[in-house]
Amino acid sequence: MTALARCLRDDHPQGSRRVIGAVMAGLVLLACAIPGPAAAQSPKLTPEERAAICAEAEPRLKDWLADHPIGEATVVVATWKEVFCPETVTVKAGQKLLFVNVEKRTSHSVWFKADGRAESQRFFPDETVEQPVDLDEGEHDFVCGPHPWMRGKVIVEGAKK
Ligand SMILES: [Cu+2]
Repeated sequence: MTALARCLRDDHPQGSRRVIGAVMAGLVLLACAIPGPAAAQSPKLTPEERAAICAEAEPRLKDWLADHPIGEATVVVATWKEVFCPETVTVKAGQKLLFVNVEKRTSHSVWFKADGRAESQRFFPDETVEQPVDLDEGEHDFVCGPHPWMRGKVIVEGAKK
């Protein structure tokens, strides 16, 4: 038996358990305190967390659009805190689909992987990537190459089936 173990066991059985408990609680608290901003980058966001992130993205996208007017036939998806906002968009054949990065420093891509498309170029904060809406009518999932937990869906209407 080591001196420490003996001390914990024999001398102050009640106190030592309390000390261990306090240390464990401290560790748990520490572990819980660390995530902060990293939590927003977690692949496991709840729908509420996503909604909160997209609510933050809205004024940033508005600012961007104020400086970069786009036509009405363009459907816009923003990227913010590793979330596509909105996650699902409906696009009619002939419309444009524009992804706008309103992040502070993270770059993204758009990849209709399940459709066998090539991954888009990376687009950095303030940059955009346009995706052709030449997909068949129906739902098409896309992901971000560097952040595979970033997912979105385009519903194409009025195209061939
Ligand atoms: Cu990304």
